[in-house]
This record gives sequence, structure tokens and C-alpha cells, in this order.
Amino acid sequence: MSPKPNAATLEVAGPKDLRNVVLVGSAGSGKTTLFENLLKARIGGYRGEKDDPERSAALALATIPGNDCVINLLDAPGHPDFVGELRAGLRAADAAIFVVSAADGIDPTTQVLWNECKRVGLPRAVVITKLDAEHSDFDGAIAAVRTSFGQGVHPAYLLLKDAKGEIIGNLSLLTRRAHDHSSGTRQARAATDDEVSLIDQFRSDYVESIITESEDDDLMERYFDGAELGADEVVDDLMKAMYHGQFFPVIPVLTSGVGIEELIGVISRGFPTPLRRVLPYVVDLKGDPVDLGEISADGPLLGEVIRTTSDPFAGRLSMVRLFSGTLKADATVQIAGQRGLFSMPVSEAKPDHSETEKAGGLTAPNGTDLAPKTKAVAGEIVYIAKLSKAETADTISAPEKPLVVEPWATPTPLLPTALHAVSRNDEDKLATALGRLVVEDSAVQVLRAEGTDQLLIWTMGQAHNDLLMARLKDRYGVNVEQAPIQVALRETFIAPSEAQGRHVKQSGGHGQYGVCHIRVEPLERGAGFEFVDQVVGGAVPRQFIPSVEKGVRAQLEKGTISGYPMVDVRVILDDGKSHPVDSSDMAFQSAGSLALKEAAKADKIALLEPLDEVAVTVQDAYLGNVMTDLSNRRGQVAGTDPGEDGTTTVRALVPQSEMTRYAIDLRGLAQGTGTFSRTFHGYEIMPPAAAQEVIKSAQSKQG
Ligand SMILES: Nc1nc2c(ncn2[C@@H]2O[C@H](COP(=O)(O)OP(=O)(O)OP(=O)(O)O)[C@@H](O)[C@H]2O)c(=O)[nH]1
Ligand SMILES: [Mg+2]
Repeated sequence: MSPKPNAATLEVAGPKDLRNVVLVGSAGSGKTTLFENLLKARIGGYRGEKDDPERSAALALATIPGNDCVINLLDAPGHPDFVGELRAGLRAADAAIFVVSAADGIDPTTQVLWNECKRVGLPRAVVITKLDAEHSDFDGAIAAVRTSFGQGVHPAYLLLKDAKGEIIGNLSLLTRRAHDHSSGTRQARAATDDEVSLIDQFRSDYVESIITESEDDDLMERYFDGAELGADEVVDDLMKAMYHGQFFPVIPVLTSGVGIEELIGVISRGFPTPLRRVLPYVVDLKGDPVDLGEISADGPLLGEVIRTTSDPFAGRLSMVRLFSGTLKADATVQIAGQRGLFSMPVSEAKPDHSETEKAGGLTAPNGTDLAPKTKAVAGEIVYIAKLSKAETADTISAPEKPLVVEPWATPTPLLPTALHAVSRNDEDKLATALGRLVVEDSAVQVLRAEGTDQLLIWTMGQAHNDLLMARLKDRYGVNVEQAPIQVALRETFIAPSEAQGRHVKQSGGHGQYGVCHIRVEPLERGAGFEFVDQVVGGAVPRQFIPSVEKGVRAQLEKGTISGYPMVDVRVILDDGKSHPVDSSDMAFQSAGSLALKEAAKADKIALLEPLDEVAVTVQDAYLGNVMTDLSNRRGQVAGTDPGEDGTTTVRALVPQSEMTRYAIDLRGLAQGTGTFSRTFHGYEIMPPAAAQEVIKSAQSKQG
């Protein structure tokens, strides 16, 4: 028999004693309420503040004693902006509870998430909430859940109602017992005859599914021979049935406490232990696959950084899920973030790295507090202090046996906003504050835009953006303003042109004299700038030819009619005039610059705009919407590829200026089921009407 976990300190003896569970579901479905009620049931007071935007934006972790086990509960955000936290939560957990509100049903995003969990075979259960709300009914909710999640969904309990129809408890299909809360506390009793006959309408279906999905031949044989199976026998098979990822018990839970103890029971006896965890792909530092064999506390150390927080005083704190081995509090660990080993894109902001560092203390949640620990074993979720080099999704292993886990796909922030500090004082604090935000939140990127020099913050959506702005102000005291995104346009020539540039000032004293003639020819996209010297007979003296080029280049930088730099042109200097005394470097620079301006007649010039290669993946039902919208954004569709689970990916070239709010707009277009990526493609000519707008506004600015 395995040693029992100590409920007082929640000390875990081995992986068998643990259950790691994440609560997922749409925003407002009742995850945090359920989390708090589970805490309240087992450890008394809880500290959570509901409807706090910070609370709905981040993964929360707490530990409660289960029935002969310790339960690590993770509460994930439901809002799609915080999907990064949700993904981290799925990585840390061994099973997921889908929290579905009977009043609101299942939205397409939750459906997508279910399909994802199905693909990786993550064991799941369903909790139905808001059964007390008007117009909500349990049978309807079950039917909806079945339609969305499939036939493997089976209610484990029926509702117990009083004469007025109020829900006062539940009836267990398995044990045929009633849990009655009408007295204010939970009273368990044998079901009455009437209740039993109700239970028996559903019981055989439920039991049969468990036995079938657990693939327990012995029990199956006895069952079909007509033997009456004890609840305990069947419960033992529940974990197997859930583990196979085909059987999903449904537990109705009310804020009055109905269903809470039963849920803890199902988690304790039905949810898989960390020993059952299907490990992500693991390699060594050379990228060769490593087989860790059976998971155990004696195996090689393997953990993954789930979240990172940083405190100005305490430093960095890494939440780490241990998959294998044992971690000692003062151990020196190997930290590796090596996306390159898995052919994943490596960003400049987060380069691949691998180094050792001494852990600065080990803690684990005890209820909602943190308690120090001397060691932690496979399956535990712990906090390691002061790993200054560890980032979210990095692997923690032993320096003698360095390992790297294939990181989960962290979402790419796709909503850019431009920001600037309000005052000088804010400016001074801004860089440090942004640096902190980026460390804590792997779904935010900050960069200075090339071409426009705007400071851009890329987030997952409006709610994420608003939260970060609030953090800047409230936590770091930095006031910022947001501005519309500018797109880095370019000018170019679309037809050959020529002009003379004349800089002649000879009124007394030392004059200035420089005259040049240039021909300008368009070049292909991306060619940049070419300068060709075709001067014959010293019309422009040798020493002033570089001066003309310098003048032309300076004007290219400034552009000619729009204020945007000019690219993709060849300038041929073919003639000019000079003066033996008054010619100078300055005069010829000025002549060069004037010549380019002169050559830039309105009909010879066009604006270029940056285009992105965009790939949008949506459920087929929304494909039409998305295609129409892309063409409204002046997108050129390059093709469509059918994908998994009734999705299609559309590839298109779309002007960047049309993409700035796409992260928000796509949600509406595809009911939250769409995802997209964008990479810079190149510059193309902007339609004349749009270009005219830009030129007009540039000229009005010049006054
Ligand atoms: N009537 C009723 N209201 C509930 C129930 N569960 C939650 N609520 C309310 O629903 C609202 C949202 O609940 P939360 O627990 O914050 O929802 P959540 O799923 O954590 O939401 P996000 O964190 O934003 O994804 C709160 O106002 C709760 O009080 C329930 O069973 N019945
Ligand atoms: Mg919540």
C-alpha cells in the first residue's frame, strides 16, 4: 500500500498520490467559482476575488486534499486573449474538466478546445454549472454536451429536487446513494425506492459504458452474465475508462455546494495519476530522441516551466511541472529553451539557450499559500525561485543528463498597437516596465517598428492590451498613450523620367554652382538603389560625382511627395555643368537632391505598401465569411487547403494596413474558431486612390 499523503501539509510521497486537473471552458462559465468552491470545501477560507480582471487573465494554482490524494487545481482563463495561459495549464495537468454553463451552452471556441484535447488524448470530465439560473435545465444541458462532445459523455449523477422543484442534491448512478443538502449540510443516505427506480433507468447504461471503455474483460464477462457489480468494482475501472480518452463523466455542481464532494470523489478515484501521463517528445541537447521509460520519482529529472512571474524584490519565480525524477530544493539544474531542435521558429527576442543555474528555493502550493519544500517528485507542480535564465516553456533537467522537451505551441500575439510615454518621467520608466511585462507574459511582444520608428506592443487582443496598459499604470506607474499604427510605405518610380537639378547662387562673394542632369529608371521590387555615372568630358568634375550621389541618396531617404523613402530606382548621372571657382561639394549635393525632386512628376511616381502573407484557418462554416472579408481588405487569395476537423486554411497576400485589427475582426467573422498567422512578404504598388489620400495628408502636414 502506498503511503497516504499528509493532508495537513499536503506533502506528497509519490506520483501516485497526485491528481493534476485544469478547469477549462468559455469565459464566465463558472470555472473560478468552481475553483473557489472546491477550495472552500476542503481548506476553508479562500482568497480569490471574483470579477477581478487580473484573476480572469492568468492561470491560478492551488492545492487541496482529495480522498487519499492531493489535488493540484489549475483555473484557466476562458477569454480567447489569454489562450496562452490556458495552453500552459493543459500542459501542466493530466486531465481537464470542461466547465459548461447550463444557461449559456457551448460556444464554438470550447468545441475547438475539446477537439484539440481529443487529438492529444487528454482525459476529460464535464461539470455543468448554473443549473440554478432561470431557463436552464439539466437534461437540455446534457443533450447539448452530447451533441458537441460526442456519445462518450455520460452523466454520473442525477439531480435531486424538493417538492417545489429546487435542486437540493444529487443521486449517484453508481452507488445508488442520495446526497441531500436540504438541511444546509450534505447528508448521504441510501436512495429511496422511488429514487432507485429513477436511478435504474440510467444506471446500466452508465456502468456498461465504464466497463466497455475501461476494456476490463473480466468485469465485462461477469456483467454480461448478469452478475450484480459492486460500486467499488466499477469505480476501479473509472480511471481506466477515463484514461482511454473515450469516456467522460458529467457532474452537475451548484454554488450551494451540491456536487462538490462528488466531484472531488471522481477526481480522486477516476482521474489519472501523473504516472499515466503521456510525455511530450523529449530529446537530448543534440536533438536525439530520449526514451525515459516508465515515469517514476527515481527516473531522470524532467520538468517544464509553465509560467514565469517576476517580483521587483523577490526576483523571478518559475512555476514548474515535474514530469519525471526528483528535484531537490538547492539543486543546480539545466535550463534549456531550444526551439531550433524541433524546427520551431526562434525569435530574436527569445533566442535558443541552454545553461545551468542553482535553484534559489523550492515551494509548492499548500491550499492557496506557498509552503517551502526540500524536494519534489514527478507529477508535482512547484515553484522554483531565482532561476534568472528560465523562461516559460523551458525545460528543467539535471546537468548530468540534460534533456529538452518539445515546447507547446505558445500563441503569437497578432494585435499591434503603437504607444508612447506621456511625459519624460514616464519615458524613463517605460523600457524597464515593458521588459517586466514581457518576461511574465509569453504572449506579448514589444518592438520598435522599422520604417516608422513607432514603439509597438503586440498582444492577443483588446482585453489583453487593456490589461497590459492597466498593469503599466497600476504596477509600474507609467502613463502611456496609444496611437494608430502607421504602416511603412515607400515611394518608387513607375516610368522613366529625367530632370535637371540646378543649384546656382552667384550674387557677390564666393558663389555656389552645381548643375546636374539625371535620368531615372524604375527597378524591380526589392532592388533598392543603383547610381550610375555616365558623365563624359568632365561635364561634372570627378570629385563632385560622389557629391551628386550623396544628394540623391539624402533625397531618397526623405522621399519626394509623400514623406516616405524612395526605393527600387536607378539614377543615371549623364550631364552637368560646373564653375571653376564657385562649384563645391555642397552645391552638387544640393543639385543632386533637386534633380530627383524635379524628376518625380506625379504621373511617374507610385507608392508601395507592405504586404503580408496571411494564412487563416477556420471551420468550414465560416470560410465564405472569411474569403469575402479578405477580398474587402484588398487581399489576393493564393489558395485554400483543407485541414483537420472540418477546417480550411486560406492563404492570401494582404496589405499590412488592412491587417492591423485582424486579430479582433477574425473573432467576429469565425465565432472565435479562427486562427491566423502573418509574415512579411514584400512591397507592392498601392492603388492610386489610396495613394492619393496619403500624399494629400503628407502635403497638408508640410503646410
Ligand atoms: N447563478 C449562477 N451563477 C454562477 C454560477 N457559477 C458562476 N456563476 C457566476 O457567473 C459569473 C462568472 O463566473 P466565474 O466563475 O468568474 O467564471 P469563469 O469561468 O471563471 O470566467 P473567466 O475566468 O472569465 O473565464 C460570476 O458572476 C459567478 O458568480 C452558478 O452555478 N450559478
Ligand atoms: Mg475565471
